[in-house]
Amino acid sequence: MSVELCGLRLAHPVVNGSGTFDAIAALRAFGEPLREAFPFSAYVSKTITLHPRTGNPPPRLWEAPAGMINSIGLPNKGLDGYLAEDLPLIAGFRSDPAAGFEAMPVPVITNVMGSDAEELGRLVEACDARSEIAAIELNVSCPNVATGLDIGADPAELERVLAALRPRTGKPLIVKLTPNAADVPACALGAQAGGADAVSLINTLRAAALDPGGSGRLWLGGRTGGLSGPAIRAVALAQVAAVAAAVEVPVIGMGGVQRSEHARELLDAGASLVAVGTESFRDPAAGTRIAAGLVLRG
Ligand code: RRO
Repeated sequence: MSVELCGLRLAHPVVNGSGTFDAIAALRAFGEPLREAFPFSAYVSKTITLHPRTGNPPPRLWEAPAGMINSIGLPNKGLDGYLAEDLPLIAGFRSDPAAGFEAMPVPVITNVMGSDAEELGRLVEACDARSEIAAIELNVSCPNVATGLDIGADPAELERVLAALRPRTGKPLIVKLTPNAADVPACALGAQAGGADAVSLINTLRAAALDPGGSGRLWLGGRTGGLSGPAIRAVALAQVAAVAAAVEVPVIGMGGVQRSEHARELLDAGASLVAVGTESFRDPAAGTRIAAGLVLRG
């Protein structure tokens, strides 16, 4: 049941959500066999920024009813560190052949975030120059420091930013939409009008937790965070269905997928691929399990 997305051939329709599967840590934990039995058909990197970042102060996680709130704050080595140290390690995986589908190379999709079109342009051009990177995902859940507008929550801003980036790469550009917007399908249409090849959704829903000690203060070091897990599955289904009905480009759907039935719902709602996120923290082999369930159940 191989599938195709923006010219990439994939063994099955299950990928990871950015930032939810650390392939380098998984290699350390599970060893070299992971290279030939990767649980996802494409590997989406965590978000990379132009310069290194240490991330938010702790606490960074909160267990919510049926979900998790994270406030990680983008810790990463920066573009140069990622390209020099991480990319060689995450390139060259092959998908798990044990689950009823053909083993195939696992393309790398690099997720990047920048605070204006210029910074994003440098990230996109650097990714364009690397043959190990098959596609680029833009995390637009942040304000444009130049305009003050939240890039991902404003359709016109998304169209402007995408139009500026489009000429800078021939690789597929996927826009990871934020669910924290008034009109998510309008944002998807803005991305499409600017030249996006695909959209992915949903990122986490803005959320907060109070100090369990009763001080009344916000608990997470970054103040607010993002809610993920089964708590957001129904929201994801609604937004994926609305976006898939609005756009012509393919949609990568995610949000609370724990079992193949949940993946099937998103595919039925119009997604071309499904991403697994929070569930991978509980079961690192969730991608293979969910893909295998899709093969068995259809
Ligand atoms: O790093 C984070 O805290 C983070 C990011 Br960039 C994101 O896009 N979504 C999320 O839930 N956390």
